[in-house]
Amino acid sequence: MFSKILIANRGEIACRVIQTAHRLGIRCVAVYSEADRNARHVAMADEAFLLGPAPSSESYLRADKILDIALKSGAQAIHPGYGFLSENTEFANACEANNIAFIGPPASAIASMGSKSAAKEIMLEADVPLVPGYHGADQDPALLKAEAEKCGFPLLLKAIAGGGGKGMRVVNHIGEFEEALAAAQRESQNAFGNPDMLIERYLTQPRHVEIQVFCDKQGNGVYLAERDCSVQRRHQKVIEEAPAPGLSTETRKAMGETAVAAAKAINYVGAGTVEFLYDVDGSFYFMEMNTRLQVEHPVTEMITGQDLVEWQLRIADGEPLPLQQDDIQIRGHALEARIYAEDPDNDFLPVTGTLQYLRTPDENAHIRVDTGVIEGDDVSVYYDPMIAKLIVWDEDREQAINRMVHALESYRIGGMKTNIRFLRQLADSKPFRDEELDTGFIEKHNDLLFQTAKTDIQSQLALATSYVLETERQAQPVKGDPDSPFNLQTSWRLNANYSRPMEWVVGDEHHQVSIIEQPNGYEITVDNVSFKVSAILRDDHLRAVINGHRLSIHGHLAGDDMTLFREGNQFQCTLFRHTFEESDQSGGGSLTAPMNGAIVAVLAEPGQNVSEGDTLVIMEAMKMEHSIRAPHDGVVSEIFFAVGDLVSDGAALVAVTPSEEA
Ligand code: MV4
Repeated sequence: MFSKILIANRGEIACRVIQTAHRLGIRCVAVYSEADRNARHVAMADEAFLLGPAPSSESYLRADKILDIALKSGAQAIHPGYGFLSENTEFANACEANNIAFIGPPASAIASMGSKSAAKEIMLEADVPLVPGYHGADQDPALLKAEAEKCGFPLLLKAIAGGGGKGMRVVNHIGEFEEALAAAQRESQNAFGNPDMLIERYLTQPRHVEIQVFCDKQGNGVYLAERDCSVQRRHQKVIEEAPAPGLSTETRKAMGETAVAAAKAINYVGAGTVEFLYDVDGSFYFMEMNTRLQVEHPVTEMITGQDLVEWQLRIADGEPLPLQQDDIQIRGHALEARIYAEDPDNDFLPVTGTLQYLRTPDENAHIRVDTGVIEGDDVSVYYDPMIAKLIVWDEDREQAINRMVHALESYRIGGMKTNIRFLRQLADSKPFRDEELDTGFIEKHNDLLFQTAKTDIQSQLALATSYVLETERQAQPVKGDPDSPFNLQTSWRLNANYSRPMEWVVGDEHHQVSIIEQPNGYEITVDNVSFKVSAILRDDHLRAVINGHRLSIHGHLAGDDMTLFREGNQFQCTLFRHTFEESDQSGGGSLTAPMNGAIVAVLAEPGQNVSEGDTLVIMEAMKMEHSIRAPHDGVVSEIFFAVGDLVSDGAALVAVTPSEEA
């Protein structure tokens, strides 16, 4: 076995790989960017080397530097994780050329799956079922149109170079074909530099079911059951599970054997995933193959009891597969939820910030948390905003869901918005519990998933107030800092005769609070609604009785910002101070970034006349493109960024002077 490996990645997957390597007695070399000096993966490794500035192109994508570091440090192998260089054929080749094992498939296998049409041709040869359609090289529009009519409607145009849903168009009838083709070709040309399309019959309610395969260098292959990843949002997986609900043993076997045949057809080695569309009638079709260890591999580990990173390391070192097909058993049910720094109430736009407060559920045989961050870390614009993966296991799906719901309720993050509450609602929803899975799940059940818990703002604020009062009571005055919230009692005397005023802001609404001290507690009045509250605070845990209702909540107070956590719900409020100045955000016709992302195209230049609705800038965020359009007719007065620049949520991108002012 290797004695030292380099991990060419960051975040949770780097930590995950290091953990297994250490268990096997392998030393680990980490690499890191300037933004990751204090990252968890660096701390876990035995040694670590700086790559360069934060942007991936100057750090985790620097194949040359990473190879140099591997050679210099004496690493015998490189684990690429997922993303970054994991499916880069040149990097895989360069590793082998330098006598360093690439812990992944041969470059030729990666390349075989790079083009969808070439992949389909290989799969056809290997008798892997394909969605009926056209995947030929001849892209003559008239021929494509004829093929479309042959295929029937609805059909799907897919970019040959595509992935993640980009360059895809549904065509419902022939009248829509030409325009859809042109649009899909344009998007694909822009995104991948290749406009070629394939045509497939469109399945309207498919599930995404994928098979985990492993092949060794001796030419053997096995499958480790399947994962159902149907619950996605804009081609981002949200919750994954194994096994796939309702999949029969026979289908599992047929799909598994097909997946192994697919892998063998490209002389695969190592961990791979063959994705299928699984149709309502039980048929399945090859979609694509991922030539890496995937984010959601832990659910497979939980139901098979195997460590897939250990398998990867053994196979890369030339050992045969650890188990034969008949020795691979599945037990129970596992679910994974991806916890993201994003705002579900604002179209899931990624958010950035500092993880000021971070509490994770206790890990045990049922609960696993894979994460690369600790409290105090930043979630920056530079990398994927995934904070953690929460993985649960139990004997059956219902119990696993219950574990997930409870674990999400005890996962508390303060300092930024997250999707935790959304995940909890999803996991606990009736259609999810009822296994009504297909790739349209989230869209279909949108209203259900976004039902905002009717929070009684007044009682929440009464609890927030008692949290502040108990914090003050415990805190020593902070000498020399008149602004410290812990010094409030020096300015506001509390006793039965004094009504102390306080003001909270929730969203844009202000709420007036008065507090009167009483024996064993307070009377707290919020917007003229009065509550009798008594409370005990220990660390961040408030046990309170409010109008006779005893409850248990957690809180986090950062400066004037208060977050209350209660049964998976987060409530946010801010102590209002009258010195606060409201800034005018509206003026000027400036167009701002709707989220953190990168500029992919600038379509206007200063001085140019533009009309309302013209696309001025295209940004990419969360692997999707977003057009920034002129809000009115006018003249472009300034463009603040260039192609390739990273921009933060709210950054001004373009200024347009309205026509009447120009
Ligand atoms: C499809 C399809 C329906 N019919 N192909 C989306 C991304 C790409 N990898 C393939 N995708 C799809 N291909 C045919 N012929 C529906 C999807 C699809 C999808 C697939 C898996 C998971 C989520 C999805 C969400 C929307 C569409």
